Amino acid sequence: MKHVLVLHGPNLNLLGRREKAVYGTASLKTINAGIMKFATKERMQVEIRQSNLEGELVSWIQEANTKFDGIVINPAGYTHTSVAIRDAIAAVDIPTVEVHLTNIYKREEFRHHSYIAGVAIGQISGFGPAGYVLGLRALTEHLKSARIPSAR
Ligand code: CA2
Repeated sequence: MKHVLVLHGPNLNLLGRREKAVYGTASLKTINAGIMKFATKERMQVEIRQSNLEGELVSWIQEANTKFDGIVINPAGYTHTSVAIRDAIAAVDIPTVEVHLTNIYKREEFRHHSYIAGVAIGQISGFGPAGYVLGLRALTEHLKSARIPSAR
């Protein structure tokens, strides 16, 4: 059974309470329930955490290296600012999928650049809460097809 860490970045705890026109009406609790429902159906073990603190996210990514098979992360605002989160993802041996609720390329110019994209196996952007499930699916397929090192 694959173990996946799902990380939500800063301000995502406010989902469903503020800026509903941009981020939708679903709360983080509801989104997490959808993630766990998918995980149960697919027989994956998923742990979900949210933090508003960059350093905490960095520590969780580092720790995930020995405890999880992969990471699905919505780095939220840190997507566009954090070399530290990028470096943490680059430093671990497990794959990471980057998820965004909104299509960051249809929004303000400053959201068009992601520090995370270059170290993630891929990015899912613009599909709302379904993006997390798509991210888990993409990660699972990647883990299944990952090359088994040859004994030669
Ligand atoms: O589309 C996404 O998922 C984002 O990662 C969300 C971030 C934003 O900075 C990225 O550019 C795109 C913002 C998350 C803040 O979420 C809020 C939710 C409700 C109210 C206020 C903020």
